[in-house]
Amino acid sequence: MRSHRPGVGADAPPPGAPAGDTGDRPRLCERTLPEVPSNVLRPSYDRAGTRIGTVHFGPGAFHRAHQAVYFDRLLERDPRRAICAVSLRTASVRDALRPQDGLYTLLELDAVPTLRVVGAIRELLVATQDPAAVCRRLSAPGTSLVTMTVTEKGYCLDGAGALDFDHPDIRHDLSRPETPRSLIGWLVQGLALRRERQLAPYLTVCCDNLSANGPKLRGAVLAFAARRDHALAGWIEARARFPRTMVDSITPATDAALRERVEQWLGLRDAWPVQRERFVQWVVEETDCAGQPEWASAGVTLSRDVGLYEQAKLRLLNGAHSTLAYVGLLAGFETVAQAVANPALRDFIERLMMQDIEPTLTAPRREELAAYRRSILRRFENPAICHQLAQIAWDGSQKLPIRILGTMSDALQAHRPLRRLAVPIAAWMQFVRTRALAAAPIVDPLDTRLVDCGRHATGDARHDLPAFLGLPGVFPAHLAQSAEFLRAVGEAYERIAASGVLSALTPD
Ligand code: CS2
Repeated sequence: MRSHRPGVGADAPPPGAPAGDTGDRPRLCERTLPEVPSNVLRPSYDRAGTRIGTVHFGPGAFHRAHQAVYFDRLLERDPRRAICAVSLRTASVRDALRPQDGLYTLLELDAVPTLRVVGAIRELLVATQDPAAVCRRLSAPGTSLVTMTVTEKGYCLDGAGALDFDHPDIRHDLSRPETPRSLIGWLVQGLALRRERQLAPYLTVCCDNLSANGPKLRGAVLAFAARRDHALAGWIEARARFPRTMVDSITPATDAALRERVEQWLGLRDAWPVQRERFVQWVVEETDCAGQPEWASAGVTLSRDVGLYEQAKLRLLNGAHSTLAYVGLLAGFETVAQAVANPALRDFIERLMMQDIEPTLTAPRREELAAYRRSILRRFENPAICHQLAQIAWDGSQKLPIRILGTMSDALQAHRPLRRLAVPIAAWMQFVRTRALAAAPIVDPLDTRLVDCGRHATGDARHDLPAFLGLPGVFPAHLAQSAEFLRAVGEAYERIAASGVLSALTPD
């Protein structure tokens, strides 16, 4: 059975977070902002004079380390760009940041790190606790943008990328559309209110690692709206825009070490700082929607063909990340930098990217892909970043179809070998098996099903694979029924079981 938990990870409290105001140092907030040392960057605009123009769903670490920083820059020129941050269920972000007037710190990890106080979030809400306030924001004349980072599972899509009407949250929202639980329910509710009030729809910007993220979101919103009211669906179809985007920045989860480091540097206590690598990228599809920010002035790339960026990023960076996560964890590594420092694993990842993934990508010039691959590998090797493989291993059932299985479908169709691409899939299955046998938690919306697969697994592919392949929405039928796919995954799976994961990386 699916356990439909809200975005685990996105809103989970940081390990070692303070229970309340217990520390000696004063808390970061508007009043203490002047005490921040001069070597810390801070908002250069007048926060009190800003107005909310964006509602963001899912203000987890990624949003706060990525989009909110772009908005901090926008606010230097345009006071209408402040953010109202809405958590769908959990109150942890609101509870940490409200006493800080929405302020928090971002540590940029590099040989010479930088620390900045980000001021773009001016309001924090929890949708389940304050649905009326969320409705007010969504239907306010000043709101022109709704953005979101709710992770892959937050969209309630089925294996084919369409809205899953059997999802309990979607069922709930269709029966009670005015107090939704799901992101899709909220987006439609907000659009319905705007239509009623004769306001233009907001631009709806998905900032998650989904392939074709804009079109999928649009499809889900229209499908839901059509069940509510055909006229509403027609209005959304004609007037609302859902651009594709590509978002990128490696954002290790907040831990006690970060909190300590930030507190020492800042001289103030921040209940929930965030960290990321210095590299940051955001590509947004050009659309004809009024009220958009001046994206380019904040460093956002506007493009007519975001699909190229998106597929290259999802398949090369995220595909390699997930491979490192499952292979690396099985091999006993803890972080990305450790895993990629292993010569056999590094060589495998490079070949996987170069020989198996790149041929499936469209790029104006091959050299661009090669340069992109090299830059990704350098980012993975960055010793200043301690990125836990376990963080990447979360939600494998949602990530692997986007990151690896699409590449495998293309390779199969082009009659290219699947041997290397099968390794991350087999390693994920073995990872699930190892966790289940050790009774260790598996963070995934299909957790119960996965524990079941793992517990009954024997290491024999013919016995074990059918259970994994039967998981809902993970393996498309054309792959699950392909003899070549089954052979490649089965061989890698048995090799890992028989002689360890590193032996599966090299041919006999
Ligand atoms: C990672 C991503 O956790 C994961 O699954 O692969 O969060 C990755 O760090 C980002 O997409 C980089 O932009």
